[in-house]
This record gives sequence, structure tokens and C-alpha cells, in this order.
Amino acid sequence: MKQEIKLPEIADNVVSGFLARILVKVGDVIEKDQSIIEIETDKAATDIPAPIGGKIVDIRVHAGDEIRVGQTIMVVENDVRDVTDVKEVKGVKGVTEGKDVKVVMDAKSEAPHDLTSSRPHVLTPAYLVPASPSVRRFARELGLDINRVKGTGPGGRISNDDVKAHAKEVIQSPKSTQFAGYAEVPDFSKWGPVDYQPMSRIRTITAESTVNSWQTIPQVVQFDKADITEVEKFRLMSKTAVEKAGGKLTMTAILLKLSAMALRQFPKFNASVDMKNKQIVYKNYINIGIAVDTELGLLVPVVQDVDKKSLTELSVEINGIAERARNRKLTSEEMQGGNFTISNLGGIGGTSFTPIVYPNQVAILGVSKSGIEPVYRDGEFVPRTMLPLSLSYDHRLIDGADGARFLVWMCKVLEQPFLTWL
Ligand code: CAO
Repeated sequence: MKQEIKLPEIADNVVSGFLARILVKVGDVIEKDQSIIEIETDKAATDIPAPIGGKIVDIRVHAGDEIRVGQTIMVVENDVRDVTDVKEVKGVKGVTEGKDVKVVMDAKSEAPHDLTSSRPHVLTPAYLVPASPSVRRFARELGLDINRVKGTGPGGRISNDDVKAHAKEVIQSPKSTQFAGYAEVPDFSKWGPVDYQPMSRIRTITAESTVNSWQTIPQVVQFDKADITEVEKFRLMSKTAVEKAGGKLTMTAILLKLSAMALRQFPKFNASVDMKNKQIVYKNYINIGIAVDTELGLLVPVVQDVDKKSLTELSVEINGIAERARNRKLTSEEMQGGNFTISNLGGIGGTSFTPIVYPNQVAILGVSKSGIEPVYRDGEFVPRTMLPLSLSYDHRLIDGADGARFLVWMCKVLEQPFLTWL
């Protein structure tokens, strides 16, 4: 039995979306709830899951198309035994605005699955530039990266004219850094069996964002080790109290709190570089991103106003955002506006690593695994708990001495937190 899959309602007042990617192809056998396409709108980027399973026999849209809610995306053929009943159910808001829609009854669960379900897809900085789908498509057609276009509209909104102005600039600039396109990879199957898997949206965005960072930010990494023996004692002593409040007191929360203090002490690290206007943007708020490892890839939710929150509040908040990141429940707002980032890999292991500065930020703190080490003090070796830290920073704004001072300050305060009282 052939059934059409239509674009469900994506969000309130959104009537169409721009088709970023098709995640399946004709002939694929898909399962119910499997993501089939990725849609971008002004408000969000969203995976659209298949409301039914089956074999795809026709795909009626193309990447780059603007698709309207209710438009047929693809046709699926499935075994009628999987779908026992197709009923009209009153009151379910669905593919056609304001009208009743067909609801597929699953033979086993008896539970109705409306055709409108869609999972919010997390946003990363690559998606956060304000531009309509048609403007994004225009930029894409010209081979331009929308993230590099300066918007002149309200709130930096990008118009077609902005894209054209950027295109002109790119064409006229002999030193243009506009990305020229990806090189073909060789046919690896010549040397052995291979599998092909489409890149997920998160993977693609991480790839694009790190390439952007790598190409535009000259990065230096400063390493140090902090003696956290006393902090560890405090952490273990306070763990239960924080747990009662719903948080988990780990080094991430402590470093979050400490980073907020460091950013106030060293405002350059809380700034952004605006090369186009040859200015530095100093921010008077302290928002810090936390790198979270999820099954789908890296996500960086942002904790806002870190300096105004207690350690317990921060521990609870980290728990919440990490869980929401792992369950793909983060909102686009929670991914925006970070000034600095912490990437703690110490829960996994490692002695050091060099994190990459996020675009529009100037520094990121990498944290590796703490451990007890012999430290030479007052004529003898004593066991101390040492935490390896690495600070990557943007050399356009931050000089080596600044980077060293920042990290040394952090290490000193970790060793003797009372120093911040002075
Ligand atoms: N050294 C030693 N142990 C550490 C540690 C460190 N630096 N950091 C955390 N730990 C311990 C914790 O205390 C905890 O121990 P227990 O299980 O005994 O309580 C354990 O490691 C696991 O910690 P956690 O992951 O649950 O909590 P967290 O607050 O330390 O970290 C989060 C939260 C979200 C940062 C982390 O889970 C995560 O996703 N890290 C990966 C970040 C990442 O991918 N970075 C790379 C980005 S760039 O490629």
C-alpha cells in the first residue's frame, strides 16, 4: 500500500521551510520515526521523522526547495499488516492547518501517532544568523557562506542586497578567504569494502564551524596544571548538599564559576573580534558555553549570567542542560550568546588536548583528567591532586603573555580560592 508523507506543521505560524537535506533515498526501507529530511525555517532547524515505516518509492522534493506545510515529501510503500487502520480523528491539528488529519493506528500499540510530530533539532552557531530561508538559499546558490554575510537590517538581519554586497566583496577581493568548495575524495572501494553514511546535521555543522574557526582564527594553546587538592576536598565535602538541590558538583561546575571570575578579571577574554569594522566588542555579561558529548555529536549549550549564580545553581543548571542536550531537547535560545567555552574531557580521560576556539569567541578552556602526582615542595615530594588545563585563544586579540596570565591566575585561585577575596 502506497502512502504519501507530507510536511507536518513545524512551529506556530510557520507555513513553509527550506529543505536543507534529504536523509534517505528511493529504495531505502525506513522505520517509523526515522529522520527523513532536515528543514530550516527562520525559527529553527528541524528533523522531520517519518510518521510511518516502509520502502521509499518516490521522493518529490529536492534539497534547496522551499516546502509548504502539507506538501507531499515522499511516497512510501508498506506492508498493510503494519498498518491496521487509517482513521479520521477529530481535533488533531495536522498537515492542513485548522483541519482534521489522518492518524495512523499502529497494530501493536493501538496508540495513535499523529502525522504532525517533529523533534526539535538543536541549533548551533552556524544556524543563528538572522536570514530568511529564501535569502539563505540565494547565498547558497551563489556558493557563499551565509555566516560571513553582514546583515544591515534590524538586529543584523540579512537581506538579498546584503548577500549581493558580500558577493561583490568576495569577487573583488584577491585575498578572499571565501571557501572555494570541497575536494573530491578518492574511490576508497578500490582498496577494500566501504560503507557510505550521510553526515548528520550536527556533524555537518560541527565540521563547518570548526573549519570556519580553523581558517579565520589564529590559535595559540597555553598549558598549565592546577593543584586542586584543597578544591577536591571541598568538592567531596559539598557533594551531598549539591545533590540534594538536584545538581552534581563536578569540576565542570567549579571551573564554570571560576571562569566567570576570570572573565571579569581579564575582560579581553570576554570579547569578540570584529575585523570588518576593526573593533573589539567587550561584553558586560558573562555567558559561558559548555561542550556536551552526546550520541549525536558535540553540542554547546550556553549558561547565561554565570557570574550571578551560585555554585549549587550552576551545578543544577549543568545537569539540566547536559540532559536536555542528550535528549535533543535544547531550544535554540539555549545554544546562543556564549562568550567563552569550557570543554571538560576529564571524565573520559587524557592528559591534555588543544580545543578549538568557537567562532565569535576568543578563548576556550580545555580540561583533562585530574590525578594524584608527586609535587616537589619545601624540599620533598608530596602527593597532590593536579588538574591539567589548556587554554586556546585567538591571537588576533590575545597575546601570549595575556594567555599565560589568565591561566596562571586560574591555577592560583584553584590552589587558593581565598585569593579572590583580596
Ligand atoms: N578529572 C577527573 N575526573 C573528572 C573530571 C576531571 N577533569 N571531570 C569530571 N570528572 C569526573 C566527575 O567527577 C564524575 O565522577 P563520578 O562519576 O565519580 O562522580 C565523572 O568524571 C563524570 O562526570 P560527568 O561527565 O558526569 O560530569 P561533568 O560535570 O564533569 O561533565 C559534561 C559534564 C557535560 C561536560 C560532560 O559530561 C561532557 O559531555 N564532557 C565532554 C565534553 C566534550 O565532548 N568536549 C570536547 C569538545 S571539543 O571536541
